[in-house]
Amino acid sequence: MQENLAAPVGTALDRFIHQKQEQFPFATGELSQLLRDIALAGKIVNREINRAGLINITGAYGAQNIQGEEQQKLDVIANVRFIRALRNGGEVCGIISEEEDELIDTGKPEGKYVVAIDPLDGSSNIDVNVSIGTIFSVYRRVSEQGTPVEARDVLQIGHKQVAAGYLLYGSSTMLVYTTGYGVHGFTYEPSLGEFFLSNPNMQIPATSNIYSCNEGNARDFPAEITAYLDFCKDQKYSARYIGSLVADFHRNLLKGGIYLYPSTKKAPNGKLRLMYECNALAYIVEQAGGKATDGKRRILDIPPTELHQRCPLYIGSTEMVERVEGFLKNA
Ligand code: P6P
Repeated sequence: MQENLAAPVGTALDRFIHQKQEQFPFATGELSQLLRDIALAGKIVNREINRAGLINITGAYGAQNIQGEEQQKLDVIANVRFIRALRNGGEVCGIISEEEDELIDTGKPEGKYVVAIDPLDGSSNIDVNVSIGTIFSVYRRVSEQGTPVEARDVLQIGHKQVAAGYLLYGSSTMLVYTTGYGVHGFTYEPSLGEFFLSNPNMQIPATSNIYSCNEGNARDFPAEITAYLDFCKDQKYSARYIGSLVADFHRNLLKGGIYLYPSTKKAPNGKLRLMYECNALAYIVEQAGGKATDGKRRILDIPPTELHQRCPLYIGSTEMVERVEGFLKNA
């Protein structure tokens, strides 16, 4: 009876990271500290998102990013918060961000890692109170430690990631990440200011009846994708599309499903960015037993040539992604 009165709060993120670090015999703690730095910035951004409507930080910032997209005030705030946390943490020598034209040298040449980040994805949803997220990838630098970061440190192929994750600022705020040993989800308890393990060893169902796609672009899709979407309708699948990649991805990770952002005539390489959207989610979904492709290649095998390059994305339950690959085989 006494036990029920004081239910345990569960494993805090810090303790979990420490426990897992003990499994890496040569771990010296830098990656663990980097994950803590990201979690800290996530808590700060979460606080600012939750009160945005009260302190006049919703709406457009009045500038465009290199993508030509209108920056929202919270895009800029989140970008500053994550860059500052990673710079101050000292583990990161370089950062690429959706909100920054060029590679950022953190001025920490001893940092062993580089980070690619979308500080706030789905920001068109901020003002309408729909879930938004942060997406990040972590790579070990390839240039010599102690020297300034170089482009080759960040332009690394996706399967070289040492960690990847996302924060989802939704009905609850979650941090989901992998370091190559499974996918683990943590839920934020704001009254304690802590993330607690809520979804250990996440695995995506092999198939489902959920598909996520902006069919408003369907007239421009490759014919094979239009045929696949007709197949989904014939199967009476459920269409679920939030307009926030992290939210759509997270639902599909839990329930199964596929997210599709095909190439279109207007965007022949698709809309989503390889380095700080597709690679991170592809690493996570593969660790959870799913699949991610650009229609021809495994996302994690696409060699990057520029910081903000785009690629089509088909990601989610293995059987569903493989069916799309089947439709595209004749493309
Ligand atoms: P569309 C948000 O801008 C984003 O990058 C993803 O979060 C989202 O899934 C997609 O773009 C929405 O794009 O063209 O459907 O509005």
